[in-house]
Amino acid sequence: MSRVQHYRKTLVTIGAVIAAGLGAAALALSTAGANAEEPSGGGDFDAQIIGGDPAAEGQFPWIVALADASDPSFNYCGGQLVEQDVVLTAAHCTEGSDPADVVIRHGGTDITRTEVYEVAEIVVADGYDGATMANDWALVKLAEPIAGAATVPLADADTKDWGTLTVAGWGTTETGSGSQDLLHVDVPYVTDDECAGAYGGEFDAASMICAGDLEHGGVDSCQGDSGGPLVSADGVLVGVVSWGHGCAEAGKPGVYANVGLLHGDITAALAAL
Ligand code: 4AZ
Repeated sequence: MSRVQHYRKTLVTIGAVIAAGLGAAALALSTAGANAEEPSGGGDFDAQIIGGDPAAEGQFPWIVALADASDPSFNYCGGQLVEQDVVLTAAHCTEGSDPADVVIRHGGTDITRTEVYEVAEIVVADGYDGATMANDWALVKLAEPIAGAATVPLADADTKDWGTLTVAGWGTTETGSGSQDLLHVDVPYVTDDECAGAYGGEFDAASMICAGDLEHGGVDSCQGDSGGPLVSADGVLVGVVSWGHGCAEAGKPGVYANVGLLHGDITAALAAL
């Protein structure tokens, strides 16, 4: 899926985005969509960490949000601590941002009660391609470590048959606005063959993994959840929220950066930070 196609849905949802207060980054993406010449093909927008429930305190202790440094109440993406001073997020969440533009919010499920942390450095994946969304991951180094914070372990192989996965975030819900409280929802693993069937060549099996209820839809990540976690039942980070055709549509699963496949690249970038 081209970046323009990816953001077409964003154009459809600009009103919802404004309502959600997802902030400058989301609006900038909407502008990109507005310039697209291709017709809108996104289908109905049906928002939710769709189908989700509120997370318990401590359920995702390493989850963070990316927010606008000039207005930290605008959280526009998710992420996760992989070290006490390093956040793994989506590359498309950091594109065009200087470290001074971004702050990290961490420390609870109610976004308004989280702490704000300054960013020292942003490293985007070498192979990131904003046109295809291949290798959609980036590392955000904090100015100071968060003492005592939990970190999430990274999947170190592409196990494939993950069973039921869980995705979490403060992004758009079924009511069309972002959520003050962290939400989570279970999403079945979707095989590479099924995902290629859903998205054709837009699915890059070398860097992506898919999850969702193919038959029924209704459960998914959505706008504002990007960069956040897809975890296995045993608490390993399997994916990073990346893109999809709409949210929670039957036949159109959520697409994630495939952490197991990208593990070598991510750990090499961590070692070089
Ligand atoms: C987004 O725009 C986005 N349904 C995130 C996740 C999905 C679609 C779009 C997956 O940030």
